Amino acid sequence: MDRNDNKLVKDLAEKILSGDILSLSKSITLIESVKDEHQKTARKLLNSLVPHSGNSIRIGITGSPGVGKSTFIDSFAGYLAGLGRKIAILAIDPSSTKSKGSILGDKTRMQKIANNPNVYIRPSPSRGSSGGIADRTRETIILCEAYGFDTIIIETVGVGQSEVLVRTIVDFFLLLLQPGGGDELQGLKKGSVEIADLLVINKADGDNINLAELTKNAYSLAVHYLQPATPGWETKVVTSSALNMSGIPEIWEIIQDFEQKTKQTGAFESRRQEQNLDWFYSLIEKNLKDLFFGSSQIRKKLHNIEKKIKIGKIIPSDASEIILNYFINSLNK
Ligand SMILES: Nc1nc2c(ncn2[C@@H]2O[C@H](COP(=O)(O)OP(=O)(O)OP(=O)(O)O)[C@@H](O)[C@H]2O)c(=O)[nH]1
Ligand SMILES: [Mg+2]
Repeated sequence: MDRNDNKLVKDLAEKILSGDILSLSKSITLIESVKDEHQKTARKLLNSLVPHSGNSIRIGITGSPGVGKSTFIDSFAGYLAGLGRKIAILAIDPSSTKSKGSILGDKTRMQKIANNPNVYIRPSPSRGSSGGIADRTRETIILCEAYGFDTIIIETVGVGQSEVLVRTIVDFFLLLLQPGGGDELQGLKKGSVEIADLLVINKADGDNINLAELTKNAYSLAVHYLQPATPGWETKVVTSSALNMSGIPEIWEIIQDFEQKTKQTGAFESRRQEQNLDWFYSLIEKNLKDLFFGSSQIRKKLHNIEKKIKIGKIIPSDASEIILNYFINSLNK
């Protein structure tokens, strides 16, 4: 069994390194699988491919629904492919359910890149798959880099915690905004503005050109007073039209400038190092939780103690101490 597994891992690794896209897809499916044996194989595969990873720029792209993410990614990735870059597009979509479909599923908005051999699109995995979404995406990035993609784009919807998660796995973070949405600054979007390296006011075309320019100026003023998301890099604000491609080459220039500058100062490398630690601690958390909640004895205990907590017979802090002690003792047996 084990020997077969080793052969499978060796085979997949070799094929990925030699540029076999089907083996890449198959391996990502292994990573997303909830089966223990698949997880074991996936981990071995990752181990053998890690030395071949890291050589890419990882770009996060976020924005509210309808702001133009799909259209923008289509234009942007299409432009990069034209320059000879190899692009993998992944998605983090914590809200995705079967009925809603997942982001990146809307291939209609991705006409430019849909059949481009230098662009790989991997939709967001379903909720039922293994592990945390961020960890799975990190692993998928490693496989994509080993395959030879030099540009990794992670798309996420601009709601909730997903943007913060994406920030912990990318080098560069781009926030798409609508013209005229300046009052968002006071509200919801402030958090996303603070973690972005570049704000792009999209849909700067037709009747919206002037408004987009005004919006750009308002945001430029605002970011001036914020702490930059990346040390030594002043957050930029530009306009674009994903529809007519204006601003797209300039955005790529900015990203290259960012890469060069942060590599010079060391900020690029130190962020990646921090991210590796983040990854490590998030796995510890996940594995501890799995171990704890996966134990049938613990679940039985929890069931009993819950009743007492509900009616105030025992306070939660005491209850948690009792059950954790029970857990620790059960490990020593
Ligand atoms: N005028 C104009 N319209 C745009 C531009 N980019 C996108 N749109 C339009 O805006 C609408 C939404 O675009 P999408 O690319 O689907 O936006 P999205 O952010 O992916 O939306 P969700 O996937 O629903 O979150 C579509 O009708 C697009 O044609 C642009 O640069 N200019
Ligand atoms: Mg979309």
